[in-house]
Amino acid sequence: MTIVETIYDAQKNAHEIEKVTDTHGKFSIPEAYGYQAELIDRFVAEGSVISGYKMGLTSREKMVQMGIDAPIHGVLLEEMLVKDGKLCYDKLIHPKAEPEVAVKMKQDVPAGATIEQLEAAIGWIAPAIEIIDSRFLDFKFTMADVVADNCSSSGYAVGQWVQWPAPGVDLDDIHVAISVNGEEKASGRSDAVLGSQMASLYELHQALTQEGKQLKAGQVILTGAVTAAFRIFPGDVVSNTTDKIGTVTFQ
Ligand code: OOG
Ligand code: MG
Repeated sequence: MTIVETIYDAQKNAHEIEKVTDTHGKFSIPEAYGYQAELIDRFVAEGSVISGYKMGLTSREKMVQMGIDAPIHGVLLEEMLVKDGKLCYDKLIHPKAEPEVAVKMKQDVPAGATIEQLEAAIGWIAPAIEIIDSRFLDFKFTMADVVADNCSSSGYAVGQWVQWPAPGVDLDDIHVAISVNGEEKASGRSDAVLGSQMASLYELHQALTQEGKQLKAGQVILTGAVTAAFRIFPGDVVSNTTDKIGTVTFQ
């Protein structure tokens, strides 16, 4: 099987695989994004719908946890959204949860938009939890592997959307805390993500522009985990409690 077929199969059937850089030989980061795009094209051809994008490895905590010190981006599909606060574990291998801030665009963002234009295109923000589930054994990978695996994307839960701009809320001063079964695992501030949420969004926008894509009205962006990620199991109650924009919980 090709690299894309191997990862597609692992995602579809929720089974662990060896790193594709081991089984198929090394490849570059641009090639890895090419494989990611091919993988997403396959899902879209089957009826999946792109709901947005995510940035990853944007905080120090995550870079240290995964041993990779450069941000990456991946694609969110509608079917990844956790509905009614209920996460289905059937298609998950060894999932982890991480606290994030989500933004939703109210208008399309043209290529070459400035950071100010980008911020003006945000319609809402919300507390979020990303559920990541690397297809690679023991959740270990190189940057090329994880990019090809659509950056471990597998699920995301979003709380109540808050209209943006929101009086008294600074995008970079939102305190988030992740808890599992009522026990706080970690907390941090939203500026942990590349020093500012807008820096993360702008980096995503620039990367998409280079790929000939753009952020569109209605799309959701996860700007990256503020803290490390924590292993979760069926039945766990997982929350991201923020100080300014509410809470999101799933089980
Ligand atoms: C890669 C995805 C990282 C984040 O928010 O940092 C990510 C991984 O850790 O498996 O989504
Ligand atoms: Mg994430």
